[in-house]
Amino acid sequence: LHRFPATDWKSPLPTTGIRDTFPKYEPKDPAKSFTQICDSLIKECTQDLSTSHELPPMEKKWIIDMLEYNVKGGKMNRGLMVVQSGEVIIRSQGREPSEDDLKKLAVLGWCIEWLQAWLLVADDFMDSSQTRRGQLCWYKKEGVEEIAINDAFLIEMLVYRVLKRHFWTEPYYVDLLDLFMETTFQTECGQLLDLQCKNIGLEDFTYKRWELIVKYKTAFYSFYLPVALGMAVAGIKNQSAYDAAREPLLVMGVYFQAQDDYLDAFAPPETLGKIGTDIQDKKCGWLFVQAYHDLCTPEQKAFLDEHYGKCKVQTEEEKKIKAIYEEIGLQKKYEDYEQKSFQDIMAYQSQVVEAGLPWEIIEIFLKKVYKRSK
Ligand code: DMA
Ligand code: MG
Ligand code: MG
Ligand code: MG
Repeated sequence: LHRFPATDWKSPLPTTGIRDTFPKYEPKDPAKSFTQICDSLIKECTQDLSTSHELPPMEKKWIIDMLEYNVKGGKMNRGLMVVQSGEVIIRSQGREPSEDDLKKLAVLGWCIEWLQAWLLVADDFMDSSQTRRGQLCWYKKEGVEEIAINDAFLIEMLVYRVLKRHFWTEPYYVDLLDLFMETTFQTECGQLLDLQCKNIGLEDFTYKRWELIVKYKTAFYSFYLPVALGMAVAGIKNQSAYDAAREPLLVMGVYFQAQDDYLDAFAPPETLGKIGTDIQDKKCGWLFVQAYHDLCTPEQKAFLDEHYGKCKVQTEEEKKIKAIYEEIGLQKKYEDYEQKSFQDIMAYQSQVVEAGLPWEIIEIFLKKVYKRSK
């Protein structure tokens, strides 16, 4: 076993029984048992901080409260997908996942949920959002503000501490690190593409640019990462299997972000848990690229030129832009797009099966996201 001589000094890494005290993962009640594992992880990764990192009670409490506020309350689609795809792949290999396999998958599921949590803390600050998951955005809370930046970095590193504690003895530990780091970099490139839209002209908000943005900012971490983690735990090592899974998952991720963009304008904030900001933020969103390049009259286009990215959230101008989106028939175009991308994904079935993977891993995901309302 490779230990880590440069860092392994205050609390040496455990070799056995790491998850023995964790609650059993019950596939019959995934949401509940998955949530319980998050509580165990929060406890585990904060309990030693007073000794290992000399954190006084106030700072230790800050981290616990900050995690409670930011990692919970989501749909947990990504996290649960790690467990479900891992289960399905292990069964397709002719064995039953052990209790510890399920716990390991759930821990990795939470690693994605925590990755997403810090990305969202930063995203809400950069997008000047007000609410998230039905509560005030973290950076908006009194006493938090600029500390949210360090909190985002803290959650990021807590993910790596969880990975180290739970997987350092596994033959695929380095693969997990590599996968998390690569995926983070892809997402950050996507966020850069998304954020740079404030510095370019509306005529450059093309469908192609939209697709590039969302492939990177959303599809890799939300769709490929959960399945790739399930595959890693199941012991899959051949690159061709990862390649075969990645393609339809990225298509699904792109479709998922089209939904996110659509819901940003048209879903009631009470259902969505957040108030849309894409119009005020001058985002290269799915609705805008369709409208501006294909469907608007010259007058409508002139209105967009004058107000898109300049009006404040929930103002008359913003409402008018949404009215334009409706007038030009974007609802219908969105439904057609939904239909088409569903078919595009189904067309990958033989490729996935030929790579030795159960098609179910794609299907479970598709059922969760297709025609979602939040
Ligand atoms: C979110 O894009 C992407 C990442 C990497 C968090 P977004 O700003 O459209 O997300 P949301 O609508 O949830 O703020
Ligand atoms: Mg945002
Ligand atoms: Mg954003
Ligand atoms: Mg959005």
